[in-house]
Amino acid sequence: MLSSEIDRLLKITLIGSPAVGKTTMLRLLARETIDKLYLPTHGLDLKTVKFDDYLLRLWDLAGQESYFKTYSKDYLLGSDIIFIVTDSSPRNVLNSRDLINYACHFIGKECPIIAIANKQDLVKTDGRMNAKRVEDILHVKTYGLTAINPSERIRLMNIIKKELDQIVIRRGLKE
Ligand SMILES: Nc1nc2c(ncn2[C@@H]2O[C@H](COP(=O)(O)OP(=O)(O)OP(=O)(O)O)[C@@H](O)[C@H]2O)c(=O)[nH]1
Ligand SMILES: [Mg+2]
Repeated sequence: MLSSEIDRLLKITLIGSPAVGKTTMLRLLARETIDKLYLPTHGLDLKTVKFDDYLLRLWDLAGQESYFKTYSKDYLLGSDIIFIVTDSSPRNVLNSRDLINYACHFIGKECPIIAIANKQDLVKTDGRMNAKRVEDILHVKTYGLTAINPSERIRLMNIIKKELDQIVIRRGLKE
């Protein structure tokens, strides 16, 4: 790989408890069919998605505690963006707060941590929190998402694009 290509490679890491929707987000970004069947990730799932001149390397880490405790440090290192994915249930949002505190130890000061309040389709039916409430608890920028809905891909890409612009400026690739 050429060094100019490496400059344009970005590492995006998804972390969160089991079944919150990390792999679904990965499939959404990769334009793959979204299967509603839950198949827990074992270890790590990696996908690369092209976006303009950039290659987004997406790291989807299994949520099961045994994996997370063993591997999270190495996976988090070198991330350009970290998504903390929550299923927006009150209990999971509180867990996500601990996860953010933990992740902060392993990432650079400039790496943004962004929360995804996933499963927003269930807010009206089972008491999940909207993105604003999740943000008030987590104190990091939070976006709502329904990852099973393919039409939400554009929103998710726009969230990434906003961060990408900052990363590009930091790396001195433009301006
Ligand atoms: N209703 C609803 N279900 C969702 C949404 N996103 C994901 N799911 C479902 O939640 C379940 C778990 O999704 P996954 O993406 O496999 O979860 P994960 O976070 O990768 O889980 P682990 O691999 O165990 O860490 C699946 O049945 C998905 O179809 C959503 O926005 N709304
Ligand atoms: Mg998974």
